[in-house]
Parts: sequence; structure tokens; C-alpha cells
Amino acid sequence: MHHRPTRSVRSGFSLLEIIVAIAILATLVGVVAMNAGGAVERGKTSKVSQLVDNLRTACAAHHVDTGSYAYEYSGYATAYRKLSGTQTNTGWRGPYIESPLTAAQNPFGGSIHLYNTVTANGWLTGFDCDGDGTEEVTGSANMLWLSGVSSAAAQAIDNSIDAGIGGTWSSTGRVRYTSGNSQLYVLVYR
Ligand SMILES: [Ca+2]
Repeated sequence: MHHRPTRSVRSGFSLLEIIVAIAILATLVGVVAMNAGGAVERGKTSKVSQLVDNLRTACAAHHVDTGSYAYEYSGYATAYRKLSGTQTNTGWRGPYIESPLTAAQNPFGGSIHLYNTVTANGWLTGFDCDGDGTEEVTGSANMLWLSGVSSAAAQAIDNSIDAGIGGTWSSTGRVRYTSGNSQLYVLVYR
């Protein structure tokens, strides 16, 4: 005699279970992507901090040797690359950096130059390093300039270099930022 089971054996998954599983997977993928994105951004921030450290050492050595502040324009001829291009002025004992400064060293895709004055191109009048409201660093000094930097990236760099300095983050400390044209300025050496 045919015996009919009281409960049917389930096979496969219900639509609801599939939807729940897809939702969980989508969330996990999102979390991984966000973490990866954050890591990439942190990498860019530390790349700039590292470059500033390297340039500070190079600029200090150049200043000691020659008595002047170096400038290094990315993509320019030797005469405009005082740290990497062989110079003939008295005291110059470079190169002070392993390879010329290039646009590739701006992790944000814009331009990059090292200037020998904080008033280059009339962008700034100086730096208020201690955040007391007065720009105590004016005139000759080594300033790194980067373009194409987002406000979020600029703030991350500011946090890593200017931590604990009062005032508006973008106008005080060694890191300054002008949001209107996405330009970042870092006082490297003085
Ligand atoms: Ca700052």
C-alpha cells in the first residue's frame, strides 16, 4: 500500500532565504570595499607624509651646504631642480634626493612642486605654525605644493602633520588648504 509522507521533504531554498543570503553577501562586499577604499586613502596620506619627511632632510642639507633654500619643480630642466639636478653654485654637494621630484609623487593625480618661498604665486602670505592667529613664517622657506587634493584627503594629511594645533585646520599649522582650487601647501623646512 502506498504510504504518503505527512511532511514533504524540502529541497532547495525558499525565495526569502535566497533574498536574505544575497542581502548578507551584498553587505559583506560593501564592508570589504569600504575598508579597501580607506586603506588606499591612508596609503596616499602616508605617501605625502613620507615625501615631506624626505624633502625636509634634503632641504635642510641643501640649506646647510649652500646657505639658500632649494626649489625643485617637477618636470623641469636641471637648472630648476636644485635637489636632484647637478648644480654649480658654491657649496652644492647634491643630489640631495634619489630621483627628481615628479608628478607621479602627487598621489592625487595633480601637479607637485617644491618652492623656496611661502608666497609662491601669491597663494599664501605665510604659515601660522602654532595656531595663535599670527603667521610667524613668511618669505623664504621650503614649501611643497600639491594640486588636485580633495578636502577629505587634505584633512587626513593635516591630521597626520598638524595634530593638536588650534584654529581652522586649513589655515593653521604646517599644512594649509584652499578648497576653492583643491590646493595643498605644506611647510617643509625653515
Ligand atoms: Ca593645518
